[in-house]
Amino acid sequence: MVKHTATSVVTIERFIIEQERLHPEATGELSGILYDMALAAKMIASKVRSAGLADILGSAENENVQGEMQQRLDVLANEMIVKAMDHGGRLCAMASEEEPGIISIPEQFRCGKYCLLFDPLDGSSNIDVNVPVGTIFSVVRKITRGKHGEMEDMLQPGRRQVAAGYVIYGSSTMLVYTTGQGAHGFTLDPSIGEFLLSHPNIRIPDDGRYLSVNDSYEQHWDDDVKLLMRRYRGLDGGGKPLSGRYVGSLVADFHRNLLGGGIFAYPANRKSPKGKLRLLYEANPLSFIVEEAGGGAIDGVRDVMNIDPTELHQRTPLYIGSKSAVEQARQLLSGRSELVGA
Ligand code: AHM
Ligand code: MG
Repeated sequence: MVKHTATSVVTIERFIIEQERLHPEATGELSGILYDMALAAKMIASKVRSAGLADILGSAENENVQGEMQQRLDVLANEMIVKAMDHGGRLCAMASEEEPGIISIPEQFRCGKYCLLFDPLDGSSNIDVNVPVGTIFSVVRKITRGKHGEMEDMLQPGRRQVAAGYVIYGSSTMLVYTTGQGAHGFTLDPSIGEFLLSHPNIRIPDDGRYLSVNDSYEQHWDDDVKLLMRRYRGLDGGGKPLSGRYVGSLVADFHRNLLGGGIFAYPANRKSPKGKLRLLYEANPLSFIVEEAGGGAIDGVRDVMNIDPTELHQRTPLYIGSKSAVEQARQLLSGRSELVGA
């Protein structure tokens, strides 16, 4: 890989081209998808930034497929991604957390060999209180033979992802992505409208600092999960205590822990036996990134990316972060299948 330091000015376009050159067989289609995602991210960032100014705050009238109220920015972000991605000739279909079924490529456009799965605006319930939100995306190759992508193409295990990434709309806008050659972060310079390489080859620290979990669900956790959380806090035979941090916006919690080390957990609980987070739009892409950064991700027992999906909006429990913290979870939780969604 071409070596870049955080001080040389490298645009995301240049970086993607350099990565593509490492694969002589590459057709440029995947690179095209990444450019288009970067463009969609800039458009969404500009809307998120002006959210307090324009009349786009608040709930849309309809409910999404998860039965949650959609925020208007969710709807906008969803549309922006679909419109930025549908005409490039690189995708054969898309799926979004905000739409019930597969999003087809309109007839007038060419179909390509990749599928895009995305959560357009994760953590959107936080928009009204000015907390960071994010976009998460995953790319897999089409495996069926027809022109258009089908359900079978979407329901591939995370191990088959060819690219994944997220955008965090925080105090600055950052895009982090992987194509399986490390995880790399880019910060949007708003004065020139470009994502610049700011975090080459991210490595998650193994001596984790943070524990991110919504412990108001503790009453619904089973005993192993309760014990695990106590150990992370340095109690009941645990090691150095982790410090509690929970934004409630997955991208923000994940991003902080990716840079600072630690673990994000959304365990299964008696009220939500499969947890809350979506395998295809949230857990898989972030698992690809964290593994590329030297960390891990499990559902309590299995590597998230080994799960065979059976439905588009499938949920999964998630333990994701520094390797040692994830292995601690695996050790304590493996052997139980009741609350891991297995
Ligand atoms: P969303 O995709 O509808 O925004 O929901 C996902 C969000 C994540 O960003 C966050 O980690 C989680 O929901 C928080 O859930 P809870 O409020 O149950 O802790
Ligand atoms: Mg989400």
